[in-house]
Formats: sequence, structure tokens, C-alpha cells
Amino acid sequence: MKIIHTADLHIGSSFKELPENVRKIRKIELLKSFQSLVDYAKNNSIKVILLAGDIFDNDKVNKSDKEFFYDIISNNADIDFLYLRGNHDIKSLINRTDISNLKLFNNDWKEYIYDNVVISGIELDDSNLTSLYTSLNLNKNNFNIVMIHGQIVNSISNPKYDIKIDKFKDKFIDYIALGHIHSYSQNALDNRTIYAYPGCLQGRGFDETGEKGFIEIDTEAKTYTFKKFAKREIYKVELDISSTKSEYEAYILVKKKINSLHSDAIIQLIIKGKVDYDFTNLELLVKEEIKENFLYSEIKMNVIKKVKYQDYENDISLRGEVIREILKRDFDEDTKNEILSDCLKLLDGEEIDL
Ligand SMILES: [Mn+2]
Repeated sequence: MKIIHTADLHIGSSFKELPENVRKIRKIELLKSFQSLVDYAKNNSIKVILLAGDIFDNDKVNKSDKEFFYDIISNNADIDFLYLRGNHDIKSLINRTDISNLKLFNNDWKEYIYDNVVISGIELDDSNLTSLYTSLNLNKNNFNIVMIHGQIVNSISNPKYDIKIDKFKDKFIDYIALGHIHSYSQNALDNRTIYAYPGCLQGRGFDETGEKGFIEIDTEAKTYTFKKFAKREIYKVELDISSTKSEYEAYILVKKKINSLHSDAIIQLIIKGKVDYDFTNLELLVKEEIKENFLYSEIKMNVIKKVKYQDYENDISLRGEVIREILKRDFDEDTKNEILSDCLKLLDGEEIDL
């Protein structure tokens, strides 16, 4: 059979990094992405979806978001939703025992059985953090999936949400469906066991960049395939323009970079480097270029103008005096350039970042 493994939807997130109008769009997109996931399941005859924790961002997610989520579940009765709570939604009260295809977990091992596929899960708390490894007993003839939400560690630092993954070795587990870490990863634990984080379904900010999606488990083929699913990419791009000889060249370089990225994305573009020309218009040029193609963009200019101090070295002026003074000091070339650049800006009446 095929099973979807997802986690860390964080429905109800505030998207604080984004401006108000974009925030609203992203909140709705996040909610809708769960419906899209269910549509995917239907189109691919998938009857079980694992929700490995942090489905809600906190315990106070507004009522309409919660109801929408539960209505999706109750209106798709041919799919079982196995919902194991994480550290963000552990206290959220789930009074929805009326939904028969919503399968929940608690702080003892609980299993759901589909023919020879056995899915066991446990919600971590103080009472089970040491006993949970020994209290799990699986039949080696089944296909065994274990659901758990927390951080994989070697030594426990945060008992409530740390998982000593080594202790799951040689327990006849085929797949450990994890939640908590927001990017995808998959590793082998022993000859039989694979453990994986699907990451979040949608990136929320510039600390959640890269491809986002879910994992499709095929219990017969024993494959665990990451499926890219997020509607939008979130990019954090650093572009060095040091090789350019003019503002125009820099503009073309940035334009090419922007055009190579997926449109409709969210982007933070950091333009950096050292150049020896003026770049007064570059930021605005790039802003114009970027705003048409992206839902939201941020531009940071970390460009330093190289000073050709040879041009001023012999000036009889305050500028000349300052340059000669700095050149006498025992700084390396880069530091000299930065100081000279700042001094010349100050002498021109411009502001500098200290
Ligand atoms: Mn978590």
C-alpha cells in the first residue's frame, strides 16, 4: 500500500516576517495546501495519511482554521488521518471523536493495523521518555512504521522532545515517520530501518528555504520518495557583483539571476561585493525588476565601493590628508578599502552603516 507522511504544517502561523497583505495570502495558501495534499492522495489511491506533529502552530490557532482542517478530514472519510501531536500542538484539545477516520495517539504506544502494515505511534512526555524504547514490541513479519515527533540526538538535552534514535535499532522497524525538523532528510538506521523527516509542507520564512513537500511510502516496494509539493519557493539568494565593471553590467547580472528563479516565489536577494563604480540606481533598478515576478521580495545591498586612493593620494585637501593618514596604518588591503570607502562617503555627506 501507499501512505503519505507529512508533518509540521504549522497551520495558523503568523508569517511575521512578511507584510500584512502577503501574510494573509500565505495563511490561506497554507490551509489550502492540506486540501491539495488530500487531493493528491485521492488521485493516487492513497488511503492513509500520517500527520507527524505540529499540524497547528500553537494551541490558540483560530477556530475557523481548525474547523477547516477538521472539515477536510471529515469530508474525506475514505482516507484515514493518523494524527500524532508535536510540541506545538500537544495541548490543543481535540474533541473530535465524532470523526471516525481521524486516528489519534497518546503517551502510550498505540497501533493502527492495515493488513500486514502496522503503524505505531507515541506522543512524548515526561512519563515515557525512557520507557518508550523498551515498551515497543513489534512482530518481525509485519511491515512496521513508527510515528514519533522530536529531535534526533545522541545524548538527551531536552528530555521532552529528544529521540535517541539508536535505541530503535534492531526492533524490526521498517520506517520511522518523524516530525519536528522543517527540512527533508532520510537515513538508514540498520539493515532494515529507514528514518525520515518530511520537512514542512510550505516554507514560511527565509529560514525555511529550499524544496518543501512530503514523503510517499510504498510498503511493497519499500521505497520512501520525497515529493516536492510547495506552491511557492522561498529563496535566499546571495549574488556577488565584484566581477562587474559598471552599474549596467551589475544590473544585467542581477536580472539574469532573477529570471533563472521560479516566478511567484518569495525572495530575499542580497547583493554583495566590491566594485569601483557608482551604483546609485542599482537597488531601485533591481526592485523594479523583481516586484513584477515575485509575491514578495526583499533586497539587501552589501556592496562596497573600492577606492582608488592613488587618485587622491597627493591631493592637498582634507580628503587627501585622510587618505594619506589611513594608508600609513598597518591594515590589510580589504580593511583599508572599507575604511577609505566609509571616510569618503562621510566627506561627501552620506550616511554609513557602522
Ligand atoms: Mn516540533
